[in-house]
Amino acid sequence: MEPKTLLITGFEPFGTEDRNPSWEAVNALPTCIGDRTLTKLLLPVEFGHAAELALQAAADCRADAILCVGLAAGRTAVTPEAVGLNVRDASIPDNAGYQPAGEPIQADGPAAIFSTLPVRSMVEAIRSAGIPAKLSYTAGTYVCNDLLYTLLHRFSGTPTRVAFVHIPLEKDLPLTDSIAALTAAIGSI
Ligand code: PCA
Repeated sequence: MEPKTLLITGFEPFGTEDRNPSWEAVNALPTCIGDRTLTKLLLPVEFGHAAELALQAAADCRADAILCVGLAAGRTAVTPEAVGLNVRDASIPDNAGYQPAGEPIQADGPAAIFSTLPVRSMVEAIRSAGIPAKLSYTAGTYVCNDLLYTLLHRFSGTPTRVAFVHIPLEKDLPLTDSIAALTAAIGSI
């Protein structure tokens, strides 16, 4: 069954950035794309807390699918993430001041969990919209990966599907392109 109710999340600014295009792009999306209704959620860049808020929102809106969006500074293409890793390893503190060094996210969880939305189709759809896209096999080990892994773990074995898309800084990809990329990605799932 195709997802009808999609929870889509973006992040607050973090580190040295005073803006985060992930939320700006998510917030600019329409509330319906095709037959999908979008529920948008702004998340704090905090280990654990971001995932808790997303889980609560997914329950509240009875999401069939969850697409999380984050900033990957340094990347120049839109990168759907193929996998979440069971590790927290931060080179800078999160926005609550927490800086884990090589901890598991779930003590009894598998080392890695593959995304359950069709990330390859997303890459093709984004490229077809004329925007650079590439499948990524690492969402890092910071809060974005924490969110992706936690949602994949929680919804493992359920019909609720989960994926994550990293977008570049605005200096490397205009916000309008990131918005178009997300629109194309959503249309492909
Ligand atoms: N990017 C960070 C966390 C928040 C965001 O937008 C990351 O890639 O982990």
